[in-house]
Amino acid sequence: MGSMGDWPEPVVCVQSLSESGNHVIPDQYIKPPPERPSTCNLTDTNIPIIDLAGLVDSREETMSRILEACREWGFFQLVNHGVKTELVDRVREIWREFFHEPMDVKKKYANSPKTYEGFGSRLGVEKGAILDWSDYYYLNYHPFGHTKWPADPPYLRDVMEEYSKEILRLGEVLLKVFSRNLGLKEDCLQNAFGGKDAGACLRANYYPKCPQPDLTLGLSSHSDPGGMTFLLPDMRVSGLQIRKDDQWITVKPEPNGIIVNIGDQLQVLSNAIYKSVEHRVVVNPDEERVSLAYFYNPRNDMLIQPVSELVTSNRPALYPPMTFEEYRRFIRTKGPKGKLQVDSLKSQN
Ligand SMILES: O=C(O)CCC(=O)C(=O)O
Repeated sequence: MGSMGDWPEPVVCVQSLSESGNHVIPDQYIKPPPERPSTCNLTDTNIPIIDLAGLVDSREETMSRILEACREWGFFQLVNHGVKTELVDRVREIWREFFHEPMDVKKKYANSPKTYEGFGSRLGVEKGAILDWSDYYYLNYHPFGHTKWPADPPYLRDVMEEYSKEILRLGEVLLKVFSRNLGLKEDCLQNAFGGKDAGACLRANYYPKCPQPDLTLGLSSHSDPGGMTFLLPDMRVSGLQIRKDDQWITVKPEPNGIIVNIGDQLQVLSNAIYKSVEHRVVVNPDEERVSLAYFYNPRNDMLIQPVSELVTSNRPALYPPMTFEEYRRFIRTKGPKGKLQVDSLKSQN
């Protein structure tokens, strides 16, 4: 295994592999048969759609729809979220532009597993691991800021600053709703995240065209280690799949929607009432795909454990306390392996 300071082997940019014109993908991207994209999707099902404006117009119904989505699905699409359509479109376009910059421009921002910040092509430091068919750009945004804004496109930073403020706003709104839905005080989960110091970081994902999409994945099956994720999917090409009842469902993105999913830390805090659900990304032979995942997380040093009001003699604490930083280090060593790292930490009580 490589150390957290270094990649264990030279990093190969997946875009270069895609553009090489080779019809066969390297062995290191070929998933074992059980992990390959299967054909058993429930094609007519989609994740719940939540109209956030309903919190004003029809509060009780909207709260209960959100509760059901968090318990049964761990995923929903938010519409009428108040983020301007032009801003959302701009965010998508700007990352597409970035990934189309020349390779030597992107390589200036090459990342290391120490912080993951910058341009990268692998997650996890296990030597010889089977890799995913994607490149990405990772940035920490809040509370400590970051050092690696790409200089090009020149307006990327301004656009992302504006979008990030909206994500922090939405994170606060949803944590209040999630707290109330658990019968907790409105500020309970926000306080557990570290109040105003809750963390926010982002990963822009680039999935190049793939000549053998049936053999690999753009992103392996994983649950998100943090608090909750706001995902802007690509509107031109689908790819995100979530696991439900042992089948994979391809998410059909809603126009102007933002996909929200519960991360492992909310599963722990809610003592498993909310579900952090496994998801993955399939790739495409004809289309590239770009997405932006914004992670709203507890502050690194917050000790995360089931909220005491949710622990009873009938339902003991299912997880031991662990800081978010410890948990994330564990995940970063392992890479995005499937469901559910957090389950393997379950207490034996
Ligand atoms: O690209 C997507 O649709 C999903 C991305 C994702 O799951 C992630 O970045 O953690």
